[in-house]
Amino acid sequence: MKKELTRQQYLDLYYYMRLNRAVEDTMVKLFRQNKIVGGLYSSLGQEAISVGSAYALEKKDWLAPMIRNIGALLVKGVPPRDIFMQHMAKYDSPTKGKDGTSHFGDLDHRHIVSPISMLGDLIPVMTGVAMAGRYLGQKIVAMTWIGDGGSSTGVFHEGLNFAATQKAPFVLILENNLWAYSTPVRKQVPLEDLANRAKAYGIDSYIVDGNDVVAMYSTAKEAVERARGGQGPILIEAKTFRRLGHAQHDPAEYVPKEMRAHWEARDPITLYEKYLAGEKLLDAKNKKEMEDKIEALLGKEREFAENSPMPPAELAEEGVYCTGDDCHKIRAKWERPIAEVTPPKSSVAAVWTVPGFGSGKGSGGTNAPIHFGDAPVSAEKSAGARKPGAKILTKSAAKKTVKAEAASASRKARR
Ligand SMILES: Cc1ncc(C[n+]2csc(CCOP(=O)(O)OP(=O)(O)O)c2C)c(N)n1
Ligand SMILES: [Mg+2]
Repeated sequence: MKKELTRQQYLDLYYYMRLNRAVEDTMVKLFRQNKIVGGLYSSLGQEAISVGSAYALEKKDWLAPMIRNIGALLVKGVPPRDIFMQHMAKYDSPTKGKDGTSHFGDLDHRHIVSPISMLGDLIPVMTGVAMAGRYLGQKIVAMTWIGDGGSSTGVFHEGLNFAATQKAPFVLILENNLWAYSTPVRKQVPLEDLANRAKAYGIDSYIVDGNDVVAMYSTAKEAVERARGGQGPILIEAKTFRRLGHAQHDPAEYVPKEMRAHWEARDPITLYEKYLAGEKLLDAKNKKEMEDKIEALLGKEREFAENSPMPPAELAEEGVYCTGDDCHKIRAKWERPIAEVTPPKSSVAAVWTVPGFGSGKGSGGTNAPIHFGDAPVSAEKSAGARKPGAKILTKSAAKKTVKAEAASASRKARR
């Protein structure tokens, strides 16, 4: 680890990693008390990735977390109570109890796009966000995360190819935690370094130790600034390990003991504490103060969440379909003159005259006459000799109908 941040930044990274872990520890307790609705995923041992990469973004930038990126939500300023209530499907949660886990966003204030369960789908979505920001002149960067397993989906490749072709200001963090459910990465990807996937799309990539928060931050910061500077998308492979099972239901007995032991000895928070102590950035007193602060905060947040009611039954009927402005307001925030992207006004009036036919502004929904100078065709004539309701048949359909009619006639004759 190289010393290159301010003291406050070093301590912020520590605070968010500790908060990330404490929020998830609290949710494990809630889960065991049967207060969590649905599954509970863990980012134990991967906190440095969510925190270090999200900390590299500016306030105006956009991100879309996946299930193991609660740390990124905390860095963006989401209060822990929202995360608790969302997991408990409470009425005061961001989705009012209609969705669970970390499936919520905040488009207006924190620039968070809600996770999408289909792995990889956030890549084209966030590429679109990055392109929209560029179009509006906002100079933003969009970021999302994907797992080693998710990097084998079709949409990962389509999305990254699209981002690369469009030179979108987009940073993708590939969390290689060595497992996708019970599948080890070597059984689903014929590559040692998943960063090499970037080569297929002609974009740059980095490989970083995902358990070193300073390395994670510095690498992400460099990538974010390069993307913002117009160099196109960048892929960062963060090497790490999924310390628990896929979710609470999975004891992950398929993980070799030695592998687990190796990574447990490389806990990102313990490693960082050693670094901070060595650099005299954190002593026992500061550490205790921070722990007390987190404990007090989470005590309050958890109490609020537990006291929030479950949603009323009638709410199930509301908000099923988007009703436009009453549902949500999305307005483009132009930060460049709109005239720059508006085509010049036409000098030709949108009215035309056809010699011998008159002038008009458009069909107004009526049929065009067949020949110039035709009188309007009456409804009867245009229906022709066909009986009302009769279908026009193609040759082959007509043949089939004749056959079917003949078969039905012979059936009737036999009866
Ligand atoms: C397209 C798609 N296929 C399958 C799933 C089911 N699924 C959810 S998480 C997961 C494993 C993901 O592994 P990885 O991408 O390595 O992420 P990790 O859980 O290790 O963070 C799978 C298969 C899904 N959500 N989307
Ligand atoms: Mg994985």
